[in-house]
Amino acid sequence: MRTAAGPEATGVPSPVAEHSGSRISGLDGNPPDAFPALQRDSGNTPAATAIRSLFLSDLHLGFRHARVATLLEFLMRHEPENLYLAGDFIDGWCFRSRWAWQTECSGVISRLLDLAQRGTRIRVAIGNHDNFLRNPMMQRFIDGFGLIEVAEEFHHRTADGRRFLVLHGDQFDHFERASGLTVTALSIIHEAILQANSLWSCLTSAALHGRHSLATVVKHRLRFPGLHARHFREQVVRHTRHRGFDGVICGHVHEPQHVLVDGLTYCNVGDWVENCTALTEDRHGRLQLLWL
Ligand SMILES: [Mn+2]
Repeated sequence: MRTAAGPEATGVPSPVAEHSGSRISGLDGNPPDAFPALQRDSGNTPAATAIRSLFLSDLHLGFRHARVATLLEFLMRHEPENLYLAGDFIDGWCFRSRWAWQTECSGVISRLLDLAQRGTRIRVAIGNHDNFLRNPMMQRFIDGFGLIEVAEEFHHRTADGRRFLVLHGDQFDHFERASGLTVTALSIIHEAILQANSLWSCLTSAALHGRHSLATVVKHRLRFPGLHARHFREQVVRHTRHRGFDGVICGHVHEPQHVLVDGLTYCNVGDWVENCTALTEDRHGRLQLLWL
Protein backbone atom coordinates (compact mmCIF):
# COMPACT_ATOMS: atom_id res chain seq x y z
CA MET A 1 0.00 0.00 0.00
CA ARG A 2 1.25 3.43 -0.83
CA THR A 3 0.28 6.68 0.77
CA ALA A 4 0.14 10.14 -0.70
CA ALA A 5 -0.07 12.82 1.94
CA GLY A 6 -2.13 15.78 0.83
CA PRO A 7 -1.07 19.42 0.85
CA GLU A 8 -2.23 20.13 4.39
CA ALA A 9 -0.61 16.95 5.70
CA THR A 10 2.83 18.13 4.71
CA GLY A 11 2.44 21.87 5.10
CA VAL A 12 4.65 22.38 2.05
CA PRO A 13 2.73 21.59 -1.11
CA SER A 14 4.62 20.41 -4.16
CA PRO A 15 3.76 22.18 -7.36
CA VAL A 16 2.18 20.17 -10.14
CA ALA A 17 2.62 21.53 -13.63
CA GLU A 18 -0.80 22.36 -15.02
CA HIS A 19 -2.03 25.14 -17.22
CA SER A 20 -5.66 25.54 -16.29
CA GLY A 21 -5.21 29.08 -14.97
CA SER A 22 -5.66 28.00 -11.32
CA ARG A 23 -2.95 27.60 -8.71
CA ILE A 24 -2.90 23.85 -8.12
CA SER A 25 -0.65 22.13 -5.64
CA GLY A 26 -0.44 18.58 -4.40
CA LEU A 27 1.55 15.39 -4.53
CA ASP A 28 -0.44 13.47 -7.05
CA GLY A 29 2.01 13.93 -9.89
CA ASN A 30 4.67 11.85 -8.14
CA PRO A 31 5.63 8.43 -9.49
CA PRO A 32 4.33 5.54 -7.36
CA ASP A 33 7.73 4.71 -5.95
CA ALA A 34 7.82 8.13 -4.32
CA PHE A 35 5.15 6.96 -1.89
CA PRO A 36 6.45 5.26 1.24
CA ALA A 37 5.06 1.80 1.99
CA LEU A 38 2.40 1.84 4.68
CA GLN A 39 3.23 -0.18 7.76
CA ARG A 40 1.51 -3.55 7.75
CA ASP A 41 0.77 -5.63 10.80
CA SER A 42 2.33 -9.05 10.91
CA GLY A 43 0.23 -12.22 11.06
CA ASN A 44 -2.80 -13.41 9.16
CA THR A 45 -5.43 -11.57 11.17
CA PRO A 46 -4.10 -8.05 11.69
CA ALA A 47 -5.94 -5.78 14.08
CA ALA A 48 -8.09 -3.14 12.44
CA THR A 49 -6.71 0.40 12.61
CA ALA A 50 -9.02 2.94 14.24
CA ILE A 51 -9.35 6.14 12.20
CA ARG A 52 -11.65 9.14 12.40
CA SER A 53 -12.98 9.03 8.85
CA LEU A 54 -12.68 6.90 5.76
CA PHE A 55 -13.87 8.02 2.33
CA LEU A 56 -14.31 5.53 -0.52
CA SER A 57 -15.90 5.93 -3.90
CA ASP A 58 -16.84 3.97 -6.98
CA LEU A 59 -16.73 0.47 -5.48
CA HIS A 60 -18.91 -0.76 -8.40
CA LEU A 61 -20.01 -3.94 -6.58
CA GLY A 62 -21.54 -6.28 -9.17
CA PHE A 63 -19.24 -5.14 -11.99
CA ARG A 64 -16.93 -7.99 -12.93
CA HIS A 65 -13.81 -5.81 -13.00
CA ALA A 66 -14.35 -4.41 -9.49
CA ARG A 67 -11.37 -5.24 -7.29
CA VAL A 68 -13.50 -6.53 -4.48
CA ALA A 69 -11.00 -8.87 -2.81
CA THR A 70 -8.53 -5.99 -2.31
CA LEU A 71 -11.36 -3.80 -1.04
CA LEU A 72 -12.52 -6.41 1.46
CA GLU A 73 -9.00 -6.85 2.77
CA PHE A 74 -8.68 -3.08 3.17
CA LEU A 75 -12.03 -2.78 4.98
CA MET A 76 -11.10 -5.56 7.38
CA ARG A 77 -7.99 -3.61 8.31
CA HIS A 78 -9.72 -0.33 9.16
CA GLU A 79 -12.33 0.67 11.69
CA PRO A 80 -13.47 4.25 11.04
CA GLU A 81 -15.78 6.38 13.15
CA ASN A 82 -17.21 7.85 9.93
CA LEU A 83 -17.38 5.97 6.66
CA TYR A 84 -18.48 7.76 3.51
CA LEU A 85 -19.19 5.96 0.24
CA ALA A 86 -19.15 8.74 -2.34
CA GLY A 87 -21.29 7.14 -5.05
CA ASP A 88 -21.35 4.16 -7.42
CA PHE A 89 -21.36 1.83 -4.43
CA ILE A 90 -23.31 -0.91 -6.26
CA ASP A 91 -23.18 -0.99 -10.06
CA GLY A 92 -26.85 -0.98 -11.02
CA TRP A 93 -25.92 -0.63 -14.71
CA CYS A 94 -24.95 -4.31 -14.56
CA PHE A 95 -28.29 -5.48 -13.17
CA ARG A 96 -29.80 -6.45 -16.55
CA SER A 97 -26.72 -8.12 -17.97
CA ARG A 98 -23.08 -8.56 -17.00
CA TRP A 99 -24.07 -8.85 -13.31
CA ALA A 100 -21.11 -10.36 -11.47
CA TRP A 101 -21.63 -10.58 -7.73
CA GLN A 102 -18.31 -11.97 -6.58
CA THR A 103 -18.18 -13.85 -3.26
CA GLU A 104 -16.22 -10.98 -1.76
CA CYS A 105 -19.09 -8.55 -2.56
CA SER A 106 -21.15 -10.28 0.13
CA GLY A 107 -18.09 -10.04 2.38
CA VAL A 108 -17.96 -6.28 1.81
CA ILE A 109 -21.68 -5.88 2.65
CA SER A 110 -21.21 -8.03 5.73
CA ARG A 111 -18.21 -5.98 6.85
CA LEU A 112 -20.14 -2.71 6.37
CA LEU A 113 -23.04 -4.00 8.45
CA ASP A 114 -20.61 -5.22 11.08
CA LEU A 115 -18.96 -1.79 11.23
CA ALA A 116 -22.36 -0.07 11.46
CA GLN A 117 -23.36 -2.29 14.36
CA ARG A 118 -20.08 -1.52 16.09
CA GLY A 119 -20.76 2.21 15.89
CA THR A 120 -19.38 3.39 12.54
CA ARG A 121 -21.62 6.04 11.00
CA ILE A 122 -22.01 5.04 7.35
CA ARG A 123 -23.19 7.60 4.80
CA VAL A 124 -23.79 6.73 1.15
CA ALA A 125 -23.92 9.47 -1.48
CA ILE A 126 -25.86 8.46 -4.58
CA GLY A 127 -23.97 8.12 -7.87
CA ASN A 128 -25.03 7.62 -11.47
CA HIS A 129 -24.43 3.85 -11.35
CA ASP A 130 -26.53 3.39 -8.21
CA ASN A 131 -29.30 5.88 -8.83
CA PHE A 132 -31.79 3.10 -7.99
CA LEU A 133 -31.08 4.28 -4.43
CA ARG A 134 -33.20 7.35 -5.28
CA ASN A 135 -36.28 5.14 -5.47
CA PRO A 136 -38.50 6.14 -2.50
CA MET A 137 -39.34 2.52 -1.69
CA MET A 138 -35.64 1.64 -1.71
CA GLN A 139 -34.99 4.55 0.65
CA ARG A 140 -37.75 3.40 3.00
CA PHE A 141 -36.32 -0.11 2.92
CA ILE A 142 -32.83 1.17 3.81
CA ASP A 143 -34.17 3.55 6.46
CA GLY A 144 -36.01 0.61 8.03
CA PHE A 145 -32.72 -0.98 9.00
CA GLY A 146 -31.34 2.28 10.37
CA LEU A 147 -27.76 1.23 9.67
CA ILE A 148 -26.78 3.54 6.80
CA GLU A 149 -27.80 7.00 5.62
CA VAL A 150 -28.37 7.60 1.92
CA ALA A 151 -28.49 11.09 0.38
CA GLU A 152 -27.42 13.14 -2.64
CA GLU A 153 -24.61 14.75 -0.64
CA PHE A 154 -23.25 15.15 2.87
CA HIS A 155 -21.41 17.86 4.77
CA HIS A 156 -18.39 16.72 6.74
CA ARG A 157 -16.50 18.78 9.31
CA THR A 158 -12.93 17.62 9.83
CA ALA A 159 -11.35 17.45 13.29
CA ASP A 160 -9.57 20.75 12.57
CA GLY A 161 -12.87 22.45 11.72
CA ARG A 162 -12.86 22.55 7.93
CA ARG A 163 -16.15 22.05 6.11
CA PHE A 164 -16.20 19.58 3.22
CA LEU A 165 -18.88 18.82 0.70
CA VAL A 166 -19.07 15.06 0.05
CA LEU A 167 -20.77 13.92 -3.14
CA HIS A 168 -20.31 11.71 -6.19
CA GLY A 169 -20.09 14.47 -8.78
CA ASP A 170 -21.63 13.00 -11.95
CA GLN A 171 -23.80 16.10 -12.34
CA PHE A 172 -20.60 17.99 -13.22
CA ASP A 173 -19.64 15.56 -15.98
CA HIS A 174 -20.71 16.99 -19.32
CA PHE A 175 -20.43 13.53 -20.92
CA GLU A 176 -23.01 12.12 -18.54
CA ARG A 177 -25.41 14.70 -19.87
CA ALA A 178 -24.60 13.80 -23.47
CA SER A 179 -26.60 11.31 -25.51
CA GLY A 180 -27.11 7.79 -24.19
CA LEU A 181 -25.25 6.51 -27.25
CA THR A 182 -22.08 8.41 -26.32
CA VAL A 183 -22.21 7.15 -22.73
CA THR A 184 -22.79 3.56 -23.94
CA ALA A 185 -19.90 3.79 -26.44
CA LEU A 186 -17.53 5.14 -23.78
CA SER A 187 -18.46 2.43 -21.29
CA ILE A 188 -17.94 -0.30 -23.94
CA ILE A 189 -14.44 1.08 -24.70
CA HIS A 190 -13.68 1.34 -20.98
CA GLU A 191 -14.74 -2.25 -20.35
CA ALA A 192 -12.72 -3.49 -23.36
CA ILE A 193 -9.59 -1.88 -21.89
CA LEU A 194 -10.31 -3.45 -18.48
CA GLN A 195 -10.84 -6.83 -20.16
CA ALA A 196 -7.50 -6.49 -21.99
CA ASN A 197 -5.89 -5.54 -18.69
CA SER A 198 -7.16 -8.62 -16.91
CA LEU A 199 -6.17 -10.86 -19.87
CA TRP A 200 -2.67 -9.39 -19.80
CA SER A 201 -2.51 -9.94 -16.02
CA CYS A 202 -3.48 -13.62 -16.50
CA LEU A 203 -0.96 -14.19 -19.32
CA THR A 204 1.95 -12.56 -17.56
CA SER A 205 0.96 -13.53 -13.97
CA ALA A 206 1.53 -9.88 -13.10
CA ALA A 207 -1.34 -8.12 -11.40
CA LEU A 208 -1.71 -4.83 -13.20
CA HIS A 209 -3.61 -2.24 -11.26
CA GLY A 210 -3.34 1.27 -9.93
CA ARG A 211 -0.85 3.41 -11.81
CA HIS A 212 0.41 0.34 -13.70
CA SER A 213 -2.98 -0.73 -15.04
CA LEU A 214 -3.57 -0.69 -18.78
CA ALA A 215 -6.51 1.67 -18.28
CA THR A 216 -4.30 4.18 -16.45
CA VAL A 217 -1.51 3.88 -19.01
CA VAL A 218 -3.96 4.37 -21.89
CA LYS A 219 -5.56 7.31 -20.08
CA HIS A 220 -2.22 9.01 -19.57
CA ARG A 221 -1.21 8.43 -23.22
CA LEU A 222 -4.35 10.04 -24.52
CA ARG A 223 -4.95 13.72 -24.08
CA PHE A 224 -8.71 13.46 -23.78
CA PRO A 225 -9.11 11.69 -20.37
CA GLY A 226 -6.80 14.20 -18.68
CA LEU A 227 -8.78 17.09 -20.11
CA HIS A 228 -12.02 15.42 -19.06
CA ALA A 229 -10.80 14.96 -15.45
CA ARG A 230 -9.53 18.55 -15.36
CA HIS A 231 -12.79 19.96 -16.68
CA PHE A 232 -14.67 17.89 -14.11
CA ARG A 233 -12.44 19.19 -11.30
CA GLU A 234 -12.95 22.78 -12.40
CA GLN A 235 -16.72 22.39 -12.36
CA VAL A 236 -16.73 20.68 -8.95
CA VAL A 237 -14.36 23.27 -7.44
CA ARG A 238 -16.42 26.18 -8.80
CA HIS A 239 -19.60 24.72 -7.31
CA THR A 240 -17.94 24.02 -3.95
CA ARG A 241 -16.42 27.49 -3.72
CA HIS A 242 -19.75 29.07 -4.60
CA ARG A 243 -21.37 27.23 -1.69
CA GLY A 244 -18.72 28.37 0.76
CA PHE A 245 -17.07 25.07 1.66
CA ASP A 246 -13.37 24.69 2.41
CA GLY A 247 -13.11 21.62 0.21
CA VAL A 248 -14.83 18.83 -1.64
CA ILE A 249 -14.55 15.04 -1.52
CA CYS A 250 -15.90 13.31 -4.62
CA GLY A 251 -15.38 10.43 -7.06
CA HIS A 252 -16.86 9.51 -10.43
CA VAL A 253 -13.97 10.12 -12.87
CA HIS A 254 -11.71 7.36 -11.46
CA GLU A 255 -8.87 9.85 -11.23
CA PRO A 256 -7.61 10.05 -7.62
CA GLN A 257 -6.30 13.47 -6.65
CA HIS A 258 -5.65 15.41 -3.47
CA VAL A 259 -4.74 18.95 -4.40
CA LEU A 260 -5.26 22.54 -3.44
CA VAL A 261 -6.94 24.65 -6.11
CA ASP A 262 -6.55 28.32 -5.22
CA GLY A 263 -6.84 27.45 -1.53
CA LEU A 264 -9.76 25.03 -1.88
CA THR A 265 -9.05 21.36 -1.17
CA TYR A 266 -10.11 19.02 -3.96
CA CYS A 267 -10.07 15.34 -3.01
CA ASN A 268 -11.06 12.86 -5.63
CA VAL A 269 -11.18 9.57 -3.77
CA GLY A 270 -10.63 7.48 -6.91
CA ASP A 271 -12.18 4.05 -7.35
CA TRP A 272 -11.93 0.29 -6.83
CA VAL A 273 -11.90 -0.74 -10.49
CA GLU A 274 -8.71 0.84 -11.80
CA ASN A 275 -6.92 2.47 -8.87
CA CYS A 276 -7.88 0.97 -5.46
CA THR A 277 -7.62 4.23 -3.52
CA ALA A 278 -9.07 5.63 -0.31
CA LEU A 279 -8.97 8.88 1.63
CA THR A 280 -8.48 8.83 5.38
CA GLU A 281 -8.82 11.51 8.03
CA ASP A 282 -6.84 11.18 11.25
CA ARG A 283 -7.83 12.57 14.64
CA HIS A 284 -6.09 15.88 13.83
CA GLY A 285 -8.16 16.35 10.66
CA ARG A 286 -5.28 15.52 8.33
CA LEU A 287 -6.39 13.94 5.07
CA GLN A 288 -4.34 11.32 3.29
CA LEU A 289 -4.86 9.56 -0.02
CA LEU A 290 -3.94 5.87 0.12
CA TRP A 291 -3.06 3.70 -2.88
CA LEU A 292 -3.51 -0.05 -2.30
MN1 LIG B 1 -19.99 7.62 -11.50
